[in-house]
Amino acid sequence: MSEVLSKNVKSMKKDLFESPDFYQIDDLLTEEHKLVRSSIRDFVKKEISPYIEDWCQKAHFPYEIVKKFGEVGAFGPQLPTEYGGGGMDYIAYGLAMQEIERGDSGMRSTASVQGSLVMYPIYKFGSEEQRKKYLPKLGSGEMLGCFGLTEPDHGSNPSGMTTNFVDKGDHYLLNGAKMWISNSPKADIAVVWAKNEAGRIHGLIVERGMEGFSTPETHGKWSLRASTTGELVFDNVKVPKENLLPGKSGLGAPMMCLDSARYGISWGALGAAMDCYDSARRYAIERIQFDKPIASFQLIQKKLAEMLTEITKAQLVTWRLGKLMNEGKATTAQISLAKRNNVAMALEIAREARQIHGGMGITGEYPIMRHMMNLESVVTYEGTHDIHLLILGNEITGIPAFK
Ligand code: TGC
Ligand code: FAD
Repeated sequence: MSEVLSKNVKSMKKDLFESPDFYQIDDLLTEEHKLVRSSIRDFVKKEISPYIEDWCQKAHFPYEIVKKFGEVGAFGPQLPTEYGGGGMDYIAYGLAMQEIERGDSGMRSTASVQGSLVMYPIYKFGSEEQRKKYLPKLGSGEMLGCFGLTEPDHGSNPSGMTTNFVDKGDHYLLNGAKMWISNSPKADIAVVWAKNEAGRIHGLIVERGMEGFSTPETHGKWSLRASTTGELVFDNVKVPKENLLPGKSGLGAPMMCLDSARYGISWGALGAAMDCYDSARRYAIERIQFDKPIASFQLIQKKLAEMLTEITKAQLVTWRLGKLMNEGKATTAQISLAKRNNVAMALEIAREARQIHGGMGITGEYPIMRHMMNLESVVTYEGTHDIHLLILGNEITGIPAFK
């Protein structure tokens, strides 16, 4: 560790986080759920909180966290153990995402992309050979993956993608480019969505080292600075035929992955909101102005009371959605409601918490500004705030307003 880094780490405030549970939602959790939550919370306090501010200030992706995430079971806790997962349910998965994003949204990105957008499609649509080849290594953190759907000219409308592959007999020839891809600069493999000659979307596993495949990093982000983001460029890449995911084609395949990841984000955003609320509550009690704790002023109490109200509502929505996920009954629109509501709620709480912290709220002494800036990405990726509104509008009216 560099001298500057270790000095910063030593000066870092202790992570004092305590989660709010105003409606005793713990009573709805199993012992296994609580165990997952406490083990990931301890992990975050030890492996992320002391360093995250420094990583973000330096826009540094801590690659060593990948192996550690694998060891603590953060990759695919909801997938079967024989395929590298944790063999648990969707509420356990949600709680893991909540705790990691409580630490930092960029760290949760690393974990949720690996679990929901790389392991899930290989598990769900992959051949048995593909599952055996990749999943154990992805689950253990020996390998890092990324998910390529978005293109420079096709973000909210992925069905317009132009990345394509042509059947060359003994291999496919892949051309095109993806943009805004989490994990891409360090990924060993990419699950890439591309059109065949008939215009049908398929998933392909592209491995680092394949000729013509590059992953330039995207610099200058003000958000998710501890997460690495980049492009995927395919210049006549020869992809072996056995790397095509055989189980499903069409836009529905990546959309199913997004259902799982968006669900995880709804829990993750809750974690960021809880951290902002917890920090604001503590700061308000400690900070004296006009000879009193600022917590004694009604305007501050209003902010805190509204934060707790919104967190409690979101906790109930995510828990119920988790039960529906476990039963295989959750719909895309239900997931959209939770992702959209919880991210917007977390962003609003981060802004209010920033005000409660006064000037200190803009510094790295407190996690608030970092959460706020991170959430500006979370509100856009995995379907923007407005796209989720339109998914709900479609559900309510039966009329798609996208086009
Ligand atoms: P549409 O006509 O509605 O549907 C096309 C086909 O797809 C099927 N489908 C689904 N199937 C299963 N599950 C779902 N959830 C499905 N959603 C759609 C649908 O049935 C249809 O099938 P078929 O057989 O009839 O052809 O599609 P559309 O082109 O009108 O688009 C709809 C829209 C706009 C809602 C959708 O494209 C969308 O959600 N856009 C947002 C794009 C997005 O979310 N991108 C995310 C990229 S990945 C990312 O951001 C990762 S960040 C990770 C991190 O760092 O944490
Ligand atoms: P656009 O689609 O151009 O949207 C711009 C604006 O127009 C938005 O406000 C949107 O709501 C609005 N808009 C668009 N269409 C409509 C409409 N029909 N009606 C009303 N309003 C509309 N993608 C991946 O594939 N893999 C990843 O790992 C990944 N990681 C990401 C990491 C980060 C940090 C970021 C920022 C993005 C990431 N993305 C990833 C891409 C992300 O999913 C897209 O940014 C997102 O889907 C929006 O696409 P866009 O940025 O092209 O915006």
